[in-house]
Amino acid sequence: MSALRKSTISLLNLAGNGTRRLSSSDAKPVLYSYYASSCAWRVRIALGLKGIPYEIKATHLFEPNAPLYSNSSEYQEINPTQLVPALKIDGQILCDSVAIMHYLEQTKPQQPLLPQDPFKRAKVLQIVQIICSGIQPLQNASVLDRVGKKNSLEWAQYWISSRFAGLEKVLSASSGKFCVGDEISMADCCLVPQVFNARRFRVNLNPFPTIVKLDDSFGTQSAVRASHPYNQPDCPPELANKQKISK
Ligand SMILES: N[C@@H](CCC(=O)N[C@@H](CS)C(=O)NCC(=O)O)C(=O)O
Repeated sequence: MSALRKSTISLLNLAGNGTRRLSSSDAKPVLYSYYASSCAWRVRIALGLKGIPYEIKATHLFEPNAPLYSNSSEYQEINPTQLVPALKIDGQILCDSVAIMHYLEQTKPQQPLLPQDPFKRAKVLQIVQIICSGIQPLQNASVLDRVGKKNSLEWAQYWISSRFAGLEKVLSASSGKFCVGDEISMADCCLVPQVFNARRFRVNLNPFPTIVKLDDSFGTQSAVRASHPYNQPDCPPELANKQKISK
């Protein structure tokens, strides 16, 4: 059989009896995830909202003896930055939660996560950037490790609360039921995990009523609850099935 014909058949992906054979692009996506990773949670929420079934490949951030450790050479093959998450989807591997959400948005358009209106779309991306570039990296595990045990809690609290002050103002102008108007967007997928981090670091949320209100209302969505860190297969049993860190 000619090479051209072979590749045409694999493109069409047809079995002899006309039924589609399972190919890498039919396989369930695999999410390399750590239960408490806010970046992985963004993607879990997006997958859930879009109704995409997926498998979790638990990737431990701290335990070298775990079946898969983020600092292992095995995981480096998956994500060269050795950060979580990564998503194996449609026969390829994608890294970085925001890039992954964009890919999902373009290839799985059900339950859009970006508004059509150009200004609202840019506003969603502004909020995504505030959280994903301006807050989470400053309280990331490896950064806190460099800051040192003695100062890391105060460091994380300082950066989260000082950046939440600006975010609160942005959201009080942009939000309706959700971060931007009344449509669910990527901004909501990023906000709820960041609020989880804030609670984990015992940040006082009283000065941020809009952030708390948006977290409360989006947090009731079934896609958010199902993907909550405490509902993850790699969540330690002492935390599992608690729905939220106490406020
Ligand atoms: N921009 C990346 C950041 C990924 C990231 O920082 N992931 C965290 C968990 S939320 C991580 O793997 N931290 C491990 C470390 O800091 O070494 C994304 O959005 O996916």
